[in-house]
Amino acid sequence: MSRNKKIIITCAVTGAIHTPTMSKALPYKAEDIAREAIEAAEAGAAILHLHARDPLDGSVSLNPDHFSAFLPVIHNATDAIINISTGGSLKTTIDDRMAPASAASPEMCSLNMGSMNFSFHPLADKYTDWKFDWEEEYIRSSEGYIFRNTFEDIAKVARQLGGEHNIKFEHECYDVGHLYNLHHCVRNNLFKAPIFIQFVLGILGGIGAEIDNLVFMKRTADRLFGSDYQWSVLGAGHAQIPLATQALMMGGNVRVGLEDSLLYARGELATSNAQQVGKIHRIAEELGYEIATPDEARAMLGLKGKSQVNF
Ligand code: KMH
Ligand code: ZN
Repeated sequence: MSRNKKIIITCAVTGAIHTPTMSKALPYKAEDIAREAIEAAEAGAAILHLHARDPLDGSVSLNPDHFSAFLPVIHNATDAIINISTGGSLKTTIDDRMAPASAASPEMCSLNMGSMNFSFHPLADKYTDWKFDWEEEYIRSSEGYIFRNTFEDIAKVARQLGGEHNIKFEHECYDVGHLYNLHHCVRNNLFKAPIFIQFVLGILGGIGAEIDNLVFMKRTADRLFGSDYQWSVLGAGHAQIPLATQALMMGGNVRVGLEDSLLYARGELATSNAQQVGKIHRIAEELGYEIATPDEARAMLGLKGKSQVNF
């Protein structure tokens, strides 16, 4: 790859997998989500991928008011691109999942490109003293969870959030079949180029976090989308930094953050999102890559602009 291409770092700040018991660093109050996001941007993240939590007990929330409690704070403190999740939680419908992005009209939102088992139930056996009552049942019940993202759901999100709000998608692809789903949608003109693909490796239910799998995903995307796409990699758990490093060397962008891994290194919890961003930032620079500013990322992804949001 050309060393002139700049690297977009996404930081996914809190997510819907981990719970407060698992790490003191995982933010769930609005002021903590805002601070973590702002510090991640200062450490080099051009995109902030955001979920909200109930500030009282840290459970996953799709209440637009919980998003409004931190979105303007982040917007005013940084130039970073705000990306609102449409991934939802274990018992939410596609309409619930679109509500926060519909209200806020951010520059980007996530869009998950296929239905699948999506489970993190093995985490439950690692903890005995839970901070909040909901956590253990939430984690264990993911064993029976089907993450629904049908073609009908995808088209609805594309029309409502892409069409009406001109929001660019982070297309989360958890397996090779999801690339073919995306290709089908692109051929049906649901999305504008350049598309932005997030290869997601290491989620139980999706493709494993192996270098061979990343190479296969990338080669498949090249075949389907030619050169008119941007891509990034998210490795779950301890695969986060190794796979991000591999992505850098293959010409891709990277995603880190406590949503996908609570670790700074094997066996060592991260103390903040910014710590993970700082680590991949340093690795990228050591390898000779430059980091994209938010405005450079906006140009690379063809975004509507920071002033076009509703918060
Ligand atoms: N934590 C990722 C593996 C979404 O927000 O739409 C899944 C995710 C889904 O980021
Ligand atoms: Zn997410």
